[in-house]
Amino acid sequence: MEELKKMVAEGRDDLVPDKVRALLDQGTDVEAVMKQALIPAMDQVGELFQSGEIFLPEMLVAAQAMKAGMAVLEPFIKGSGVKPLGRAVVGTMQGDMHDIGKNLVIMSLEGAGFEVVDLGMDVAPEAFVAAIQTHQPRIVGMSALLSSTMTAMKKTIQAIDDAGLRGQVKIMVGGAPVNREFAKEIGADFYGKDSVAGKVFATEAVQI
Ligand code: B12
Repeated sequence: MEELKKMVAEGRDDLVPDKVRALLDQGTDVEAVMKQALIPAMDQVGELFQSGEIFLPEMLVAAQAMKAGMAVLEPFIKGSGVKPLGRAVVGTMQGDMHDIGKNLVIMSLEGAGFEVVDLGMDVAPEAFVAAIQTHQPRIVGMSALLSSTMTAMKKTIQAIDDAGLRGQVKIMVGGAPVNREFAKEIGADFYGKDSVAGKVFATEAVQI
């Protein structure tokens, strides 16, 4: 696990997939791989970036290595043969280019049986509104990794409200700088600390 963490932090996307497969073959749990190696590696990279020990290119290659590991885990997280549970629209906020957390949320929702419309990253409030009008989801998921793009969550919820769509969707928000108080303040229905919390909320919300 430590070796995998190091490989991700060092951006070795050539080595990470085989290491992940080897751990799974040894019987290591998918969630453990995620929580004990891949995510801590990104936290470590974030800290090194913050302290000026590494720069943007290193952070980017680490993200690529993380994604290479996630691609191996994806079929296990998504599972198979689950009956359709509902529809969700998920995106990263305008101005924000972080999509690893969002992609995990999508995998978890799909694993629970949701049909998910992935709006990608840097999603404008109007694009969320248009997607709700087109796809009529019950769940909307918003992700922000920058303090500066958290405010776009508020704007987006306001735009959904202005379009008269607020009543038909349950909105969940997440991302490292987001917390429960902020979610409440901007009128979201739920703050999810991780993708599993988001999945649990969404699954309960569609059954009401
Ligand atoms: C990888 C990374 C990048 C990559 C992103 C690649 C990609 N495709 O995503 C690149 C190199 C592009 C990048 C760029 C930048 N980054 Co950056 N990045 C990171 C890093 C190291 C990891 C993020 C990550 O993927 N974590 C792993 C995932 C799994 O965790 P997560 O996203 O938090 O998601 C989990 C939960 O939060 C939750 N979740 C997330 N979203 C949602 C949504 C819902 C609905 C729910 C329920 C749950 C949920 O579920 C996930 C787990 O299950 C973080 C450090 C960190 N520890 O977060 C910095 C970090 C976020 N970046 C930072 C910065 C400053 C930047 C730049 C501004 C740097 C620059 N000078 O240009 C740019 C901004 C670009 C932009 N406009 O967005 C800062 C942000 C500081 C702040 N608070 O504003 C951080 C914290 C680093 C630091 N400590 O300084 N970055």
